[in-house]
Amino acid sequence: MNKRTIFHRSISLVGLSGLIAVVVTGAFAEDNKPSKKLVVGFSQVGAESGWRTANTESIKSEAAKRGVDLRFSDAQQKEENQIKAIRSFIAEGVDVIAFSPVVETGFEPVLQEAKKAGIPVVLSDRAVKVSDPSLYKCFIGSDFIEEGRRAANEVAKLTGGKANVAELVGTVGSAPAIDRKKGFEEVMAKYPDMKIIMSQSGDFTRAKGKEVMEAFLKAPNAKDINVLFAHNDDMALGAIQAMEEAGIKPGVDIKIVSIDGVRGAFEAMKDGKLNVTVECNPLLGPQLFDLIEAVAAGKEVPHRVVTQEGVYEQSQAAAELPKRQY
Ligand code: GZL
Repeated sequence: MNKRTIFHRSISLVGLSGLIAVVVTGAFAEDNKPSKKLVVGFSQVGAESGWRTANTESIKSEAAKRGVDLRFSDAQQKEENQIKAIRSFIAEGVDVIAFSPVVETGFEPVLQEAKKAGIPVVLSDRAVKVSDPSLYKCFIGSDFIEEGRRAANEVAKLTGGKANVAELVGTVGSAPAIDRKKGFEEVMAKYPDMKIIMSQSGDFTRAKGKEVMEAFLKAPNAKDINVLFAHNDDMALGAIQAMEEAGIKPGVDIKIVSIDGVRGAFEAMKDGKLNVTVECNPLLGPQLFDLIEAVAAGKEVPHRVVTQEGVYEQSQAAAELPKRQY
């Protein structure tokens, strides 16, 4: 596999899981009887994308494998539903609360309540902005700024540094949308002939991505677009449909760079309709539950664990497709 894997300066997961493996075996009571079933409350963003479906599957299957009593709640991309779910986990007295925050802000009060109740919190996939970092034990997820940088570098390679970019932004206020844009614009600033000429949120969904791309193609300067940067593959796949309905060849007339690395993106690359997908690994279940079990055992864990990811170009799609797990 010639995937260009870029290793983050992350905690070595082997070392970490090695450490946690030692910790987990220490979770048994003195008389060596298994301790009570671990009860974990998990609030998930929703079911908005292929990435999210794979992420949920990874979490649920890992919990089942470990015999964890998982209380799972789908927030349907609404922050108030996540806050409600976290409050109910506190009332149930779960051992650990984990969640993927739909947006960065607004969670401080309920996290204070969890801390007061003595229930540790682990962030999965996305981060929150809080004044007190002790409100959560660990955040495991991607480096979204780096994903944005990689996407912009791929745009520069595809266009020789001459790009008028239409941007499909993720969910407004979410960490991936904010940070992918930040990283993308940081690299764009190095190329005087690369600029974003239109930008709008498609909320990480395929349907909204199609709708916004239709609007982009009706704009007075639509003819200038030569690149689409989509914050996730689902919006890119919706945009591809919109382009084809408008008689535009996706991946040819307009180059497309997106993020996630879901199966649909590899199929689109194989068909020449997508040019690059920057991987964002949803299969967090095993690492997440290593951390949750360590936290439940009262052990120290790193405050930040960055997942390992790569970048895939069209030429790699056919070989990679059979290996994709999501
Ligand atoms: C990224 C994740 C994002 C994906 C989208 O870690 O939070 O949310 O990129 C998903 O596909 O909707």
